[in-house]
Amino acid sequence: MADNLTHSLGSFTRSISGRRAEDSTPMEFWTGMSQAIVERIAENWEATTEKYAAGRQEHYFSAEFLMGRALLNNLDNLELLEQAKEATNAFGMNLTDVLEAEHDASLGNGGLGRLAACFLDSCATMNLPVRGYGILYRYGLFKQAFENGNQREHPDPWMEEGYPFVIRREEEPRFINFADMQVRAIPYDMPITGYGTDNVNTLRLWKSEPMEEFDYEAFNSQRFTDAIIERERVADLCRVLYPNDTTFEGKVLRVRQQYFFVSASLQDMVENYIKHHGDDLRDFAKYNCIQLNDTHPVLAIPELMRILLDDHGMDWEDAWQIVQNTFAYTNHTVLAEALETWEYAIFQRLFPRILEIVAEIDRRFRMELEALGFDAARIDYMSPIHGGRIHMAWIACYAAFSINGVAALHTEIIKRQTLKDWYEIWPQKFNNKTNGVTPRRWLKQCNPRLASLLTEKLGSTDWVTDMDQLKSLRKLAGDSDLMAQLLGVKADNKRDFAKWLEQRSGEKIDPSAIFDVQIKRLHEYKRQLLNALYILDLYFRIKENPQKPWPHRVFIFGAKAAPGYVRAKAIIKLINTIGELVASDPEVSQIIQVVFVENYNVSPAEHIIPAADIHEQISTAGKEASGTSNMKFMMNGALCLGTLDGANVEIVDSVGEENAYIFGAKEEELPELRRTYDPRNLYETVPGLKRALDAFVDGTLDDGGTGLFHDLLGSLLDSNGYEPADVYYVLGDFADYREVRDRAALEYADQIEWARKCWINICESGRFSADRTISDYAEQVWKLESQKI
Ligand code: TH1
Repeated sequence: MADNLTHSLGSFTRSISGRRAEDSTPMEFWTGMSQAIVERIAENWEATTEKYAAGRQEHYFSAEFLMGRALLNNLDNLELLEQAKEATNAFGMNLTDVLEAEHDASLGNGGLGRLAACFLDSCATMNLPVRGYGILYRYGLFKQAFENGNQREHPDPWMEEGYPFVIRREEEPRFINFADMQVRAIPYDMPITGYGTDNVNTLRLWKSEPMEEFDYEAFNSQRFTDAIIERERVADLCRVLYPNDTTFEGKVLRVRQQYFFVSASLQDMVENYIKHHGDDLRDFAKYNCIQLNDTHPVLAIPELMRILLDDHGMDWEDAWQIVQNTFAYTNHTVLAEALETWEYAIFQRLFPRILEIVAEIDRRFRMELEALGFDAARIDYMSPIHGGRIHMAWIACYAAFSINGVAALHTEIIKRQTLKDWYEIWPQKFNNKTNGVTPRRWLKQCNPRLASLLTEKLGSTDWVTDMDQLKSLRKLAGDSDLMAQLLGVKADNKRDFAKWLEQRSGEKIDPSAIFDVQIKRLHEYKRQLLNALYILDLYFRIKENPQKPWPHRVFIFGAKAAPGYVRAKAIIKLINTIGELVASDPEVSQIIQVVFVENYNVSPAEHIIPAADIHEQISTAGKEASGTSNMKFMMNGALCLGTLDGANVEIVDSVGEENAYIFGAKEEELPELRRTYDPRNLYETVPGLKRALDAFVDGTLDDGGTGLFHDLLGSLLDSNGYEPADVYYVLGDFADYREVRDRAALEYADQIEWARKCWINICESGRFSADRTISDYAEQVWKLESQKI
């Protein structure tokens, strides 16, 4: 068999590079091997697609799929890793270099997009007939570079050098009508292999193209630029992923993207239905279910109505019945700035027929509520159209048969506050589905040492698809030899990470120090600023008392800020400036280091997470719907330093408070605390705060004369008329954070005791496998059974 892969690898690579495989570049090698993989799975992929097509299917509609790299994942799923190593070595290459040549597919911003990717992995692994539908962005999330400590954005043309893992289906175009343009949607299919199964699922991503290849008439009549402009206008649709995470931006192009991909996907589904079940569409919902990943694909609701009414002559009641049995909606945030509401006028301009349908949905909704005796003000607030805007979440709540939050606390908050009016009418629609992450990518592949240890202790690799087995190992926490082994694994991972970092950026870090990590999008609610304030305060404390036996620590950050989010960018500059302050101090730099990993993404995460000792999950309670990196860290034996927010609550529930470091105001305490909140008083009285905050503006930290640090300080201390001071309660939680974080660093010294806590986190992480999440969706929402080929 090894010869087999060596053979196909050699020939595919030669066909790419036009020279001997041994003389090809790692990128050419990567392409050759990836093509060899696609060739290998082709038959199973086709068989899976055929098997699913006739039965009930679930369709995961998402504007984002943050897939990361594909090759290692596919090799591992197909159990080809050893062969691939041998085959690469046979050509004098090294598999690691080949794998590192791959670009990340960054078609997502953060947790929401990565969740979709983890879900696809679990669905394939569990042989579930689920297909992803999204957009083939030409440019993924921007690449981040630091210039003088500031974030600069660069385009990410991730497929420009060729990408074997998407197959263009030229022969299956769909046509999308906007009032002002028509476009052709071409599907690009990505095979989704599962672990230890022959099934291969599909992620279908749509690309927009002009209706005709080229307008020769315009070309000939000297309107050459008109022809070019028209082509570009169509290509613009899929040009780039909008780089905002949890923030809404009401741009016309964005809503065009949304309509484009949901319309194409629904046309696909309807055609498939007709092919297998005939053109009476009344059983559509028997065979199809659609999960809406947040409100981004909610236009699918009026679009399915349009297709049923206009294209298939159905009457409103029958069509609405189908719609109500087809859609399920996942809410991912309670932040007001994330709520999608579109200007009425935009809908009018882009798709007047969709607006008509939304208006009819609105009319009927108002009638229903009147019949229930609701007062006029409440009806107006809840209606899909009001205040000149279209409220996407309200449409979703009305139409969907299932509405779920992504962690227990989050679901309680949407029931009690965000969506309470809908919960009152339709409590049976509401349910919780706590997020999960795939243990294949986030344990087996990124942390082979820990994976081997678990396999050794359990006697087989079955845990990879049955993470609950890890629970049975919890009792081994008392085994000091095993704990020493676990510490050895972590120490090796930390050395690997230090090497990776040095190669990537030239920074050298001490692998024996505590690795304390916060990696996630930069947002005020996630409170990277609280983390930074602690480091700054620690800097002053060390300066004051350099002889004290301070624990050695490396503070690691990774975060992208939305390009237009000025304050988030200021926080990046602040952290980098604190990093310089620390690095340039001969005493302090011996004790602590600050590292900001540039261009944080899926593959850097795969290097960072297995090496972490402490992970920061420090959002203001009630603001982080779930978080998912918290689960990845837990699986890799790092301890949570966090607030009782999102899924942290359930993590602590599983491991026990004594195996995590919990601090800060609780969600239910915050309203009361806020009523008398006085950040100025905290600034004056909380030990360390004044000294750290003054450093923003007294010349200690230099923002290059931009005033950015002054503004940050202002956001903490003063109301600006629009918002109160310190909305995210940074200063309120500071004292508690400092105490608990100090304690964690001290307790690290007892290594065996520390390892026990890490072990318990690993053993309890099965609850946060995406396999568990997906079984729950499949059973309770999608009503789906596995279909093994
Ligand atoms: C995130 C949530 O912030 C996070 O807590 C959660 O773990 C993750 O979704 C997965 O459920 C969200 N990302 C986005 C991105 C956009 C809009 C809303 C959200 S919520 C663009």
